[in-house]
Amino acid sequence: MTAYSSEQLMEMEHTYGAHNYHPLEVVISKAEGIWVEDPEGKRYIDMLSAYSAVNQGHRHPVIIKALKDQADILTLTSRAFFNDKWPVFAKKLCDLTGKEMVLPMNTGAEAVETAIKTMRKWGYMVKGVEKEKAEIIVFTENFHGRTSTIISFSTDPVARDNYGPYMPGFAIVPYNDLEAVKRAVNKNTVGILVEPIQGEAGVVVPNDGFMKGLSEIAKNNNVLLAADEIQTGFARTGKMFCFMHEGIDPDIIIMGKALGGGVFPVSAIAANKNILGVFQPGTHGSTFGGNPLACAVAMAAIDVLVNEKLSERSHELGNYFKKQLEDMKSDKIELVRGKGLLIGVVLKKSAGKARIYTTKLKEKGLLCKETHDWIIRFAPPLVITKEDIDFAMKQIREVLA
Ligand code: IF1
Repeated sequence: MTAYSSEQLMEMEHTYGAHNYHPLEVVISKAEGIWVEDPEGKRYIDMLSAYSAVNQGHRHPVIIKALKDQADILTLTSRAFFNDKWPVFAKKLCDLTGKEMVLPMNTGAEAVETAIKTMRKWGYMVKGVEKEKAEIIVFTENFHGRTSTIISFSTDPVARDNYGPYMPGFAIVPYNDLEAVKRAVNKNTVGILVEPIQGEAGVVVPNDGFMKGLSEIAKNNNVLLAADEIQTGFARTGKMFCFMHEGIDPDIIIMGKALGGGVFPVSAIAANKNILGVFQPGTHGSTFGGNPLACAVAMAAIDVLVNEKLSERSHELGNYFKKQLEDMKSDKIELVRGKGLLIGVVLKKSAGKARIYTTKLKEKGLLCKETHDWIIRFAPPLVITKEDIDFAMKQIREVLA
């Protein structure tokens, strides 16, 4: 037992922590696999996986062993010196992504920033765009992180308001609209930054062919396509990366979240040498990026995804879960969408706010998060079993059917 009760901890956070979140009223003090536990010993199934950062399940033994073993040997060197883990991890991530080079950072937002800097630098150094004129195409309802540059091209007032002046150089076009992308491309366009499925927008799955269309537009116009796989990557949607559903090869792959195996932040971008080769010593970096502890954890995180075939599992169990949600008779559900184990249940406006249902589901032992006011997101760790899903469905039926 922890020293404080859930009640006391929530009160303390409210008093001493900035109010930049509105968490569900549950305190987690322990976890294993798909299960989390509060200080009073009540157990819940985690249906959010820390926004897909815990795809491998909480405290996966292989990942925790890698963490502990590495902690006993070497943790941080900075990139001022070589270390014996980063080169090995770099090669492993190249093998996994099929790219020639990777650049390591820590958080997802830093990896997105790195992709933006890469596309701009490539634009000036390789494509020959006039200085200060580079443009990147992004999409309505995007979510790529919280830095001042990234929120500059957010269309969500909650994420953006009162943070100006804003970074110029981004053209915002409607998601899922290839014609609008074609119209937005001009001689200064250096890249297209896209989520293969929009998570924060409410698990918005684009039409089949959207990513393929973007890939073609990018190729035809000498523009780089950067896929933000921070949330959709690492087996979440039933493939190692979500863009693989369309058989394309984006120029830049942006990774984060589950690359850290549910332990701590590890992010990176992968691309070929003609693109990542634009960086020379001193032009970009991070104190913690590529640290040996992170590399050891990330290598184990990848091993678990591959060895436990979590892509296949996500595909099969995602279909199983989604079908049951779709077949459920409910006057509250408008539609169910998603791929693999990234599922959004869109509620009818008449059903009231999603928060009512996430609160009820919590009482029944399922932790999920609403996105906007009317969408419930289900994204359990990929190590979930069919039996666990049956149990979860029973609770969901009691609340939503
Ligand atoms: C929050 C959502 C998830 C992301 C994509 C980059 C990042 C994220 C596609 C930045 C981060 C998070 C962060 C978290 C909420 C959240 C989220 F609801 F906003 F959409 F996951 F579903 N690209 N997503 O989804 O990565 O810097 O956070 O490591 O900010 O409250 P980060």
